[in-house]
Amino acid sequence: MAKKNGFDVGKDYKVRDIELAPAGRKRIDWAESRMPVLMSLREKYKKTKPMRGMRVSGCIHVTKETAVLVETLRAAGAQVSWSGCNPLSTQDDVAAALAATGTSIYTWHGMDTREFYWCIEQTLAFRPSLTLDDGADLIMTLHTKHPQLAKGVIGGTEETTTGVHRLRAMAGDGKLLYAIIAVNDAETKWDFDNVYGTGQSSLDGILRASSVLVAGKIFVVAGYGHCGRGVAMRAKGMGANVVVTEVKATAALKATLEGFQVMKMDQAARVGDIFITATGMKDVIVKRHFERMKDGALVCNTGHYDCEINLEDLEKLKKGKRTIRSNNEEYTLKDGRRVYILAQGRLVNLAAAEGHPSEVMDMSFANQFLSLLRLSKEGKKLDPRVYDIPEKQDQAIAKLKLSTMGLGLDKLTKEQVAYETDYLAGT
Ligand code: RBV
Repeated sequence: MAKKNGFDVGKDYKVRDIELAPAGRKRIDWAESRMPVLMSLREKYKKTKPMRGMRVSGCIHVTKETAVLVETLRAAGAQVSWSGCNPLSTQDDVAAALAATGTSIYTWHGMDTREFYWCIEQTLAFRPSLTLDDGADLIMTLHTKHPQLAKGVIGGTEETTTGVHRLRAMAGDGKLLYAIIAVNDAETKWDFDNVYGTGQSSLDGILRASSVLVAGKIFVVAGYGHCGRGVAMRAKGMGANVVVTEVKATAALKATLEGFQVMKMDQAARVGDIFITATGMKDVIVKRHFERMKDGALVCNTGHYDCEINLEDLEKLKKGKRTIRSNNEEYTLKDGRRVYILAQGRLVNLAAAEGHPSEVMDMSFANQFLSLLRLSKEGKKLDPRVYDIPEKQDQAIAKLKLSTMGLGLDKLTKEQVAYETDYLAGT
């Protein structure tokens, strides 16, 4: 192990500080104790090692929950090489703990864009047979810079909404070179991780970065998909008056009937105290919105990419800027109003807090594990398109989760099963 420019560099890793490993290990132990579904898969497959011979390159937030997934893949016999999928989400102690126990890993908190892609390149040099993405940056780098590597790849998975959108578009254009399983679109992923995970962790990030009182505030949520809905629900629970902005009529209608006020962002910009974007779209908050905001407005994002808030516009409007506290930048505008940007407009839940709680990542990562396992067996037979997770897998994971929570399920009788498809049964 060598120290280079303040980093710890080993044969297979580059992390901020390997000395953080014991602290990271405790966090991983904590996550393991809250991820019983994934741990039961580890227990099941560590004996037979069905992933022996597989080489998995992964690009996903390096958190304590991700560490549990990585170590489960290794326990099942896979070799892995890992990088983080966001410059601000890596938990350096967790990265150190993984490196210290022999995981090939390249990532650190606060990396810049050049370093971010350098880390991805290291994991591609490993010549993967499977890829795992959160936001499609790894697979995109492989397709655009190293298409020759695709021949050796059996398949890949994608964790998040934005990534799945991009990969579906790519498949539509006939540009996808191997099969992808859309982990995000599983019911046991997006109906839980995206809603309750994002809801809680985004509020957690806002509070850690600002410590503001949420009760009584006008809390503007841009986007009422799974993530926006989760955030709106939790903000309401803390006593905020929630406003929703949308571009899709049915989503706006759902928000209205849930009791939220729906308005255009142009209008919301004038009244909001706290703004959060959860759209997956760029330029949701731009110059004209900053120009209307109240003094003290707090603005953040929980979408995958940092393009939802146009910070270049804000930079042009500013008179001064200072860091007020960790993950909180105060911009003073020419007329003296102050706007606070949390986590540089990047995922506030992962940059300012710890990402989704382990309990919910348990199901997302059980889906990741089972999808990679499936690809390792059948990936070669699959066409290069985006596949959904089978309903059977969703139900199996949900059932396992329920049983670990000590909750029982009723079972249909034979007569009830027959009734389900009996179209002659009437009044
Ligand atoms: N996410 N991971 C965590 N604690 O490891 N928290 C959030 C964690 C994922 C989540 O599944 C979402 O789809 C993605 O981050 C957005 O980049």
